[in-house]
Amino acid sequence: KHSGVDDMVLLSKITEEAIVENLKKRYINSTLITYIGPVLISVNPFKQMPYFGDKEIEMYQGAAQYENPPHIYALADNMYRNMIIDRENQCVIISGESGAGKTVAAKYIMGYISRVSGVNTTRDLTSLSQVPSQHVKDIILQSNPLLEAFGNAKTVRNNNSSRFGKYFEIQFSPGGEPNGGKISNFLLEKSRVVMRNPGERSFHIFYQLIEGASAEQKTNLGITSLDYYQYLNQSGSYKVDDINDKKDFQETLHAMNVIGIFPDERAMVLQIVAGILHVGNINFKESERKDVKIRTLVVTKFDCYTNGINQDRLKEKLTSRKMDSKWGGKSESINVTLNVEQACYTRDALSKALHARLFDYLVESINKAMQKDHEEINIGVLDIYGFEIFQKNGFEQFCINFVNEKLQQIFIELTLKAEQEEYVQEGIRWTPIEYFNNKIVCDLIENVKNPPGIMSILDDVCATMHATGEGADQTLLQKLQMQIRTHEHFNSWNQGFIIHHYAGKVSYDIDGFCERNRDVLFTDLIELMQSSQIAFIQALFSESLQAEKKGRPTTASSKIKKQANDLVSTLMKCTPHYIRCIKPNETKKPHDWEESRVKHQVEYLGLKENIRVRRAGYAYRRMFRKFLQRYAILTKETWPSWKGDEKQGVLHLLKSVNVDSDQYQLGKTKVFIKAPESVSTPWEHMASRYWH
Ligand code: AD9
Ligand code: MG
Repeated sequence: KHSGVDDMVLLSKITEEAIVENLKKRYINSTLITYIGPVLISVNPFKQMPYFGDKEIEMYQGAAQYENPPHIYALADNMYRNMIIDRENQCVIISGESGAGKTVAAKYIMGYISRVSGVNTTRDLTSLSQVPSQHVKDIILQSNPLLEAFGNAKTVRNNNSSRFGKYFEIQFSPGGEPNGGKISNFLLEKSRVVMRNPGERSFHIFYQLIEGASAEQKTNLGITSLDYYQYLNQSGSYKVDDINDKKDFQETLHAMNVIGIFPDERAMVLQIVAGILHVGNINFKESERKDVKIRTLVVTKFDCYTNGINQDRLKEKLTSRKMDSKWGGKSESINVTLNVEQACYTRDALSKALHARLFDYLVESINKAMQKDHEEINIGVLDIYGFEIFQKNGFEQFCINFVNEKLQQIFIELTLKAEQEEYVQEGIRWTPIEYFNNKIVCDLIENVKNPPGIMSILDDVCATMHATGEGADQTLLQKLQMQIRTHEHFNSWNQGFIIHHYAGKVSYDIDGFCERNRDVLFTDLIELMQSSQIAFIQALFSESLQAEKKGRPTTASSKIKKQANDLVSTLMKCTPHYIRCIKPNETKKPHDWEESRVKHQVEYLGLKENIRVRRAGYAYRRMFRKFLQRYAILTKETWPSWKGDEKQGVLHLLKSVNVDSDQYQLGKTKVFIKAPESVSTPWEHMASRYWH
């Protein structure tokens, strides 16, 4: 009793207080996971839990949910088993705010699946392009430290915060052997390379390189100490508790090796990392002639070396820009000298592009290493950056929070809305349950027309004027005020606007919105990098410059919108599973329970409504045919197949295994079985044993 209930469907009172109380008891008792039927609620313990060993991996394999205490492994095992038996793609959507434990959960899932899946390491000779399973498993596991080095950073909210989103599909043969994989990554917060909030760090790799490089590497790359670099010393944070940059550097190198990024390319990757730091140290000062001169020549030399570019050319491209001008009806290019502010902006644009492109290169390398000729079945793990509120929130937070809004929308669509709509469709008796649908907030952000959403107005402003500097941002703010002032989830303030997200109000600072949304890399910089002596760098900037000029350029917000919507349609095609992570405190310490924070999350995650829908309804639903296939083995009339009417077959099966008639209803095409006991009844277990 003192450790609370395993499945909150069993709570005697369904109130937010009771849910919080239950989670608290379990937290004190070091219990990480609680169920709401198949949904996992995970409260970040901020300490290593002992129950993630070999013993547990053994215990959860092929076991029914009710047999063991709630665990991430139970969900992972369930996904794997469902995928093989039902031949359906599975996905797990891990959501929760920044620092709630999503990335850790994703790693446990990937770890479990690579441990229990296909032990057969021989190559399937019919398909030569298939990757052997042990190699795929190694890549799956090693992709994490590698992408974290280049894509994670310390923020105020999380010491290892993901600054990109990823959807990792592990592909399997029909027999369940992992033989391929694919990562889709979402909008990396590249502005972090050049600036960030006080007390935060840039991406881990910069600190890893400086702390971990050998003396020889340091000499070759011209790197010194952390505080020497403008890009690192501005936010005043170098060391992070529980992160060992030196050790992690070795892990990053090892991961590159496993993935197939061998010494030559690896050296190039590190050279670019160092190159970015050097670029960051280039300073400008106003010359007597009022144009710009580069101040620090030593740094420039190293920068040129690391990026393989000509020194004069670099100086020229950082201090001037080619602009098209119309003169007497003719269009010609002229070179305009930049002022100091513009030169700094150009320098930073180069550094951001270098880092973002390097990151894409790494993702691509991982994908190449796991590529197979045709896809069969897969399990997808979605781990994105969590909902975040800082003191100052910019364009990046706007995008991050938008993606989170979309994930909440999927949860609502699939567990609260679709569930209830299906009862109506199938003619099942049912009392509806109220809930907040955040579609209204998604629309406020992404609507194209009638009325246009924030992203659409932003794109218009970026297309119609030179979207740099304060002027454009102020125009944007005025337009937003004019066009969506009356929306109940929108307000404006003197420096920006406020959105009432499902997870709370966030006030965004309008400063920089247009610039970051536009996200164009000047042709001059692309040309500069294309002129590099180093083939690796040329390849990172290999785009055609002609293509750029046609039509409206893609903006950062239209890209993230498309990615988010593509993701939603991919997820909608899989059997979904959910882990909803809760962050119990802001101190990042174990045993610290901030009641009001937990309550707030319980509210906005809609846990109460989730339990209600679950309890009043039918947790398990399957097409008659699928149900018959899965449980055929339980009676001789249904094995190997049932000859008569499918609905009658299902009824026959349910009766022969003694399921109470008040525990199920048969709809028009599906069987509905109540929660939660029935899903994990011994007959489910009996059937699943045959499959193992
Ligand atoms: V963000 O949106 O990427 O900023 P996440 O991914 O939700 O965030 P993360 O998984 O990185 O959070 O967890 C934050 C920290 O909490 C980790 O670095 C661990 O120190 C700690 N944590 C989280 N989950 C666990 C766990 N299951 N066991 C132990 C944990 N510690
Ligand atoms: Mg994360």
